[in-house]
Amino acid sequence: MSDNSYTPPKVWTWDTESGGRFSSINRPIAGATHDKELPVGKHPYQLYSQGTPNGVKVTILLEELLALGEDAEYDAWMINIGSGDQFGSGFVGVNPNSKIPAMMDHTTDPPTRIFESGAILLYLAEKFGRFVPMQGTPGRAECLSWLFWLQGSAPYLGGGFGHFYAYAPEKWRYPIDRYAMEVKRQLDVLERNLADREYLCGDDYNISDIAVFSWYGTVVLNNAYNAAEFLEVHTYEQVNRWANQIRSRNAVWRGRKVNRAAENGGVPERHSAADIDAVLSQAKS
Ligand SMILES: N[C@@H](CCC(=O)N[C@@H](CS)C(=O)NCC(=O)O)C(=O)O
Repeated sequence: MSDNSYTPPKVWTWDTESGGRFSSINRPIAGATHDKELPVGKHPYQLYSQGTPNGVKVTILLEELLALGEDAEYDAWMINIGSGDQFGSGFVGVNPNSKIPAMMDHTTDPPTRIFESGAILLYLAEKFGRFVPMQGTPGRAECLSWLFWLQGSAPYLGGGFGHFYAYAPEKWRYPIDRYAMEVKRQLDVLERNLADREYLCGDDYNISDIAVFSWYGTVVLNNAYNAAEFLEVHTYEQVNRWANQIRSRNAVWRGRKVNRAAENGGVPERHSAADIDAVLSQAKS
């Protein structure tokens, strides 16, 4: 056993000084910490989010729907999770779990709340009849299988590997080994599936590709945790091929800009296509 091993006490207590990167916002209790109403814009869909892998799933889908000419206009408001905006009373009313993304659909009366990124993807895809195969078909079962696979697997990548490799106050071998092993196994699951399929479910791009790309695509393209070399992501050739193909879609480029800080080339709030167009023209100039 190493010198810094830990013997848990009989009863866990909350050490607010744990010193971790998220110690100022993490708490062992749910609910709001302060009163704050959420803003409401003029569009049917009001998104409260940040441009993290879970957040961009939704903005990519909304941009894909708009690219097809659907009436999926949205206002995207920044919820700064580093500053604790997810614990404001208005946000907790939309998502009692205090995590981005969360959305209100104002096309219904009363408006409908939706939380959990996978649920938002499915809700929008069903509502527009786009990017999800028809109910009762084998394609639908495959799409939901990969969507739920992602929702269950990504916490090992983000909360497990990413946390201990990139964010924990010290590098500990045990959790890094454990989660690196699992993430490499997950990448191999994707690699084998993509060996004879263009997209995760076959010939058609759907919400499962959007969800899985937002996490595993981001890692193989080295846009998260700076772990490309450590995980030897270049060895997953099919995952790289698929991730590059999805990255090159215009709607994906647009969706990845939303709810990101302007200094990182993003659009903190999106209220019309022009907000993203402005960043695009700056990038080209
Ligand atoms: N299962 C949730 C996870 C959402 C989630 O973990 N969001 C993170 C950002 S990627 C968050 O809001 N973290 C803030 C916090 O934990 O306080 C989903 O898919 O929507």
